[in-house]
Amino acid sequence: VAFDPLELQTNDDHVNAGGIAPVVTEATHEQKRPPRRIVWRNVVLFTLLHAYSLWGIICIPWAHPLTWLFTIFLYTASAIGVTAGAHRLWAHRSYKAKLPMRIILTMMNSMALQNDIIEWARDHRVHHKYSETDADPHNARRGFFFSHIGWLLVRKHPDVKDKGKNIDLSDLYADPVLRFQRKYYVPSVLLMCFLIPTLVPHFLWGESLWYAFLIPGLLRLCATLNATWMVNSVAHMKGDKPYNKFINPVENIFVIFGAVGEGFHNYHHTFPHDYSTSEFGWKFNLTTFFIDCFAKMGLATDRRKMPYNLVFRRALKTGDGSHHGVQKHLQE
Ligand code: ST9
Ligand code: ZN
Ligand code: ZN
Repeated sequence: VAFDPLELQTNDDHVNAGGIAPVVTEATHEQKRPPRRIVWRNVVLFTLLHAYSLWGIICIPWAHPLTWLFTIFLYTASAIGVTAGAHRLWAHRSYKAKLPMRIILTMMNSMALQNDIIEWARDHRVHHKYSETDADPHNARRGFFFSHIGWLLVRKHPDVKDKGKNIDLSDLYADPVLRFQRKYYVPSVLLMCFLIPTLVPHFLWGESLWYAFLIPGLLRLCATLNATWMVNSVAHMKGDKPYNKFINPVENIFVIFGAVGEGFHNYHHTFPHDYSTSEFGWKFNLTTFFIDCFAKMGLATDRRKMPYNLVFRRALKTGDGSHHGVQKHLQE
C-alpha cells in the first residue's frame, strides 16, 4: 500500500475542546458524498463579478490617481473588517473590543461582502473543528477549486449542517452589534460595499460613476474575496509547516501579503486563540498593527498571545523542522 501523507491528518482542535478526529480516507469520503447541487445564481453572479473586475483592471490607467489610492484604502479597510473583525475577534474571541471598535469593524466588514459576521464565524468555527473533512465548509481535500470558490457555488455537504449544529454561537447572538448587522445585512452591504465606493470618488474628485463602480467597487471586492479564499485554498496546500506537520495548513508568503497578515496558517491552526495569528508581531501583519493601535486607545483589550517558549516547544515536537528557532537549536 502506497504511503499517503494525508493519512496522518489530525484535527488539532483548540476552538472547542475536542479530540483527534477519526481519519477517513478520501475514497470513503467520495463514496458517501451526495451528488453536487450547483447553485446557478451564485455561478452567474461570481462569473459576472470576475468579468467586470477584468474590465476594471483594463480601465485602471484612465482612472483618477485618487481613485487608485481610494481603491487600496478600501481593500485594506474591508480586509481588516474580515481579519480583525469576523475572524480574530468574533470567530476566535482572541481579544475583546469595546463598542466603538465593534461598530467600526462591523461597518468595514459589510464592505467586504462575505456574509454577515454570525454566519461567517459559524462556518469558520466549523472549519477549525472539522478541518479537511466533509463537515469543513471549504474542505481542502476536495481540491483547489472547491476550497477556493467552488464551495460557494454548490449546496453544503449535509455534514456541515449536522456537525455545525453543535457549535455554540450564543456569544455571537449576545452581541447587539452583530444582531443589528445580520438584520440589516443587505442595506449595510449596499451602502458600504457599493454606494460609498462609487459615490465618494465621483463627488470628491469627479471620477466617472462607471469607473468608480468598476474599480473601488467591483474590482476591489473581487480582489479581497480572492485574497480571502486563498487562505482556504493555497494556505491549506503549499508551504512550510513549522509548528505542526500533521495538519494541512501551511505558512505561505503570498497569502501573508494579500490577506493582511492571515497567511501564517500553520501557526493559526496550531494556536487559533493567538490574536496575532503569527509569532512575528507586526511583521507582514497589518491586522495585528491595527488591533494594537486600538489597544493603545483602550478600545481593544485582553489580547491573547502564545508565549514564545510554548511555541518553540511545540515546533520542536510536531514541526517539519523549518522553524527558525528549531533550526538554530539543532545547529547548536
Ligand atoms: C465569502 C466567505 O466569500 C469567505 C469566507 C472565507 C473564510 C476564510 C477563512 C480563513 C481564515 C481567515 C482569513 C481571513 C483573510 C481575509 C483576507 C482579506 C483580504 N453550521 O448556507 P446555507 C444550516 S461569502 C451549522 O444557505 P446551502 C443552517 O441551518 C461571499 N449550520 O446552505 C442554515 O440556515 P441559516 C458572498 C449550518 O443551502 C442552513 O443550513 N456570499 C452551517 O447548502 C442553510 O444554509 C455569497 O456568495 C454551519 N456551518 O447553500 C453567499 N451552514 O443560515 C454564498 C449552514 O438560516 N452562500 N447551516 O441558519 C450561499 O449562497 C450558500 O451558503 C451556499 C450553500 C449556496 C454556498
Ligand atoms: Zn484554515
Ligand atoms: Zn481561524
